[in-house]
Amino acid sequence: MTYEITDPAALAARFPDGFRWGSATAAYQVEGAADEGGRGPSIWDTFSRTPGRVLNGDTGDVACDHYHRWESDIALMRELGLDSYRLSLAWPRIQPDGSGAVNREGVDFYRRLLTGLREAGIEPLVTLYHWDLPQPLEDAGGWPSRETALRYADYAAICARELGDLIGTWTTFNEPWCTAYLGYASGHHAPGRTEPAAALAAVHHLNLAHGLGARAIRAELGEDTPISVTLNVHAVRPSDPGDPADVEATRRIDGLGNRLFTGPMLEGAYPQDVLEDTAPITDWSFVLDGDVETAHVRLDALGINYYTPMIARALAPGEVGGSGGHGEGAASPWVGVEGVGFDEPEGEYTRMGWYVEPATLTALIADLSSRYPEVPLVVTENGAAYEDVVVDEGGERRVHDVGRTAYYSGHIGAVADAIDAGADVRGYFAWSLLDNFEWAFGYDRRFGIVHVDFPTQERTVKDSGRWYSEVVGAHRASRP
Ligand code: GCO
Repeated sequence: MTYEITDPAALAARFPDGFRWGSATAAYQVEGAADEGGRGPSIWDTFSRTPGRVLNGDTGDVACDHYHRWESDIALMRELGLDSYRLSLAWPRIQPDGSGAVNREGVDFYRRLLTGLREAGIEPLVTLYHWDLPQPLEDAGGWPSRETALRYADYAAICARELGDLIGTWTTFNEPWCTAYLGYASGHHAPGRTEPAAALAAVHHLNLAHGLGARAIRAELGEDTPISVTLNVHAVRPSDPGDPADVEATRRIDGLGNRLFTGPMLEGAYPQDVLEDTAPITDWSFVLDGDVETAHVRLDALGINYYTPMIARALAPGEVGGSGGHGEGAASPWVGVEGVGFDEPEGEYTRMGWYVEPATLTALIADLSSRYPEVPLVVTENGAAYEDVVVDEGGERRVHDVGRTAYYSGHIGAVADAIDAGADVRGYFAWSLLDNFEWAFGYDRRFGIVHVDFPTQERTVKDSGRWYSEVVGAHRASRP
C-alpha cells in the first residue's frame, strides 16, 4: 500500500482565517478515576464491568488517567499547537445520581480543566452528554423514559450555572443515534438493551432533551448563547442508483439514521415517511403536543462526525450483507429494516473495518450546507484506528503511523474541497487526541494522534500527530 500525504503548508494554505484546529476526546474514554472525586456510576461502568460486553473485559476505570494527568495533557496539546479541544463533561461526576445534589468536587475538576485550557490559549468545545448516563436514571427507565429528558434539562442548567463563564459553545449531545440504537436496539453499547420500540422512544427523548437542555442553558446565560449538537450523519448512498430496491434501502437507513434527528432539531418536524415505516414497531404516542417545537432551537453550529461511507443494498433472499461498520451487537440497530446489507468495496480499510473514502466527506458537507445554509458546520470527529508499533530510534520512541497520517491528509483535503465549493466549515477536530477506551472494543482499537502505553501511561506523539501539528502551525504562521 502506498499512501499519499499532502505537504502540510500546502494543505494549510487552503483554509480560511479563523478556522479552528483541535482534537477530541470524551469523558468516559479518557478520564478514568471512575470511583474517585465523588463520581457516581454510569451505564458504561455497569456495562463494561459485565463479562462479555467489552472486548478483553476492558473498562474505563483507569482509561488514560486524564483525571489526574490533565495538566500534562494540556501541555501536550500546547506542544502540538492545537487551538481548540473538544471534550465532554461526565454527568455522573457533576450530579452523581442523575438528579438532586451537585457534586462540588466534580464541578471543581471541570473548572480547573477549563481554566487550564483557557490559560493555555486552547478554546474548549464542550459536550454535555457523550453516552455516560448516570446509572440511577437507567434504573428508572433510561432514555426510553421521558423523565430522563427532564433530568437532562436540570443537569444542563446546573452546568450553565456552574461553568457558564468558562464555556463558549455548548454541544448538547454527541451522536444521539448511537445512544438510541446501539444502546437500546442492537445492544452493542450500554445499557445493552435490544428493544426496538424502546430505541425509537429513546430517539424522541434525546431530541426532546436536546431542546430542553438548549433552552435551559439559554435561560441561564442569555438567548444568544451558542448551542450546537454533534450528529454522526450517515453518509449513505445506494449500491446501484438505478435499482429502486437499493434506493428504497437508502431511504430507510437515511430516515432512521439521519432524518429522525435532523427533522425535529433542524426542521421542526418528524419525517412522515419514517413514522409510517416504523408504525409496526411503535405508534409514536410518546411524542406529546409541543415536543417537536421544543426540540427545534436555533443552532449556531452543527457538528458532524464522519469516518466512512455506507453503501446500502437490498439483499437477495438468503444473501448475507456487510454491516457497514455499525452492525455489531446482538441485534440490528436498523429497527424494522430487513434485507438490507452494506457493500464493502475493494480498497483501504481501517482497523475498525471502515472503508476509507475522503470524497464522501466533501459530499456530506456539501449536502448539509445546501440543506441548512444558515447553520455553520464543524467537523467534530474524523480519524482512524490502525495497528500501531512503537519503535525505539536512538532512545527516542516513535510511531510511524503512515496509514493514519494518510487518512488525515485525505480527509482534511476533503474538507478544503467542501470549503472551496462554498460550504461554511468553521473547524476540524481529530478523533482522538489520545488512544483511549474505544467503547465495546476496549483498548484494542487505537485512534490517538498520541500513543498511550496503558500500563505506564506514557504518551508518545505519533507521526500523524507531528504531521497534524505541522498543518496547524503552517496555518497559524500564514495568518499573523
Ligand atoms: C463516536 C464517538 C467516539 C468514538 C469514535 C471512534 O462519537 O462514535 O464520539 O467516542 O470513539 O467515533 O469510534
